[in-house]
Amino acid sequence: MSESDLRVIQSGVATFFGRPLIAPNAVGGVKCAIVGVPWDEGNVGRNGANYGPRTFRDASHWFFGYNAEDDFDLWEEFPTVDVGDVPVMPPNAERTMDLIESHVRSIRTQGVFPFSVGGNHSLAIGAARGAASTVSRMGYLSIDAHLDTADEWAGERLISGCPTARAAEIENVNPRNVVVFGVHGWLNPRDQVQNAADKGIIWFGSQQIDRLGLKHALAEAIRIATDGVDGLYVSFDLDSVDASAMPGTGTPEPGGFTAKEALYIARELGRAKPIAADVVELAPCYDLSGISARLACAVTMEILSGLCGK
Ligand SMILES: [Mn+2]
Repeated sequence: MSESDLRVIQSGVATFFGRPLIAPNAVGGVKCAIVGVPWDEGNVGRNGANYGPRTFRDASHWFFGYNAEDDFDLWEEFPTVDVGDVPVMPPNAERTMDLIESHVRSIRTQGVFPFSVGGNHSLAIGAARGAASTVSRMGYLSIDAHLDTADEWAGERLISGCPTARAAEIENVNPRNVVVFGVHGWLNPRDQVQNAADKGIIWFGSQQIDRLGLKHALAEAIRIATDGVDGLYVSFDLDSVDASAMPGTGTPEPGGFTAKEALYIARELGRAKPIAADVVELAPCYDLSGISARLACAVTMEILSGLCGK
């Protein structure tokens, strides 16, 4: 281990994975820009995800870029920077979604992969819009215990129960390319199942995934989300992971993916070559041992590893 590796881990100001902190309008030349979205308004679960990016930065300092099993260094092959946080506007969800949208669009138009670290799932509403504006037809694949297909929640449309529904409404997103993978538990109300069916949104429940086998089911989900599109957005809601491995989230769900399955899914998502991605719903106040933050970091690295062809 080099002296600089040691320094990154043990000292200095925390950035995502110890990567350089760069202004978001000057990322040209790198492959990936990670942005924090410390946003937790419009949340229908327990609060706390606004502290996700900060904790993610701290936890991610403890990882090397080198992967012994695949014998490559992620940061050498996929130069990545930290572009700070989207300047969210807590009193105003609409304005915040616009800020997230323009941020993702700006990174994309500089030829760089935008990776958003949340923050609650509603941030995907803005991020998916930003990504979609840079292609002619986009698919949207969400890994989530929850459908998030609420048309509205007591009249509100920009909340964490809505991102799948909002994605399906984007002008150049065909709802038939909108897929949710990993649905289970008792927080998927009938109106959301109905709304998904009405719009033609496809979802894979965890029983169905077990029947098909994870590998086959995920391949099918990716095939549907990418059918006829020239860009894919992937959203990784950490509550899709079993509560035993992901206690640090607003809505921990028993019966979700194992940590190992989550890493497999993340690598495959990267291999599907999305144009933008997020990892959402890390709520550090419930993550007493820090395992959730570390899994969130590992999921991110797997997505980026898949993206760089590993
Ligand atoms: Mn969600």
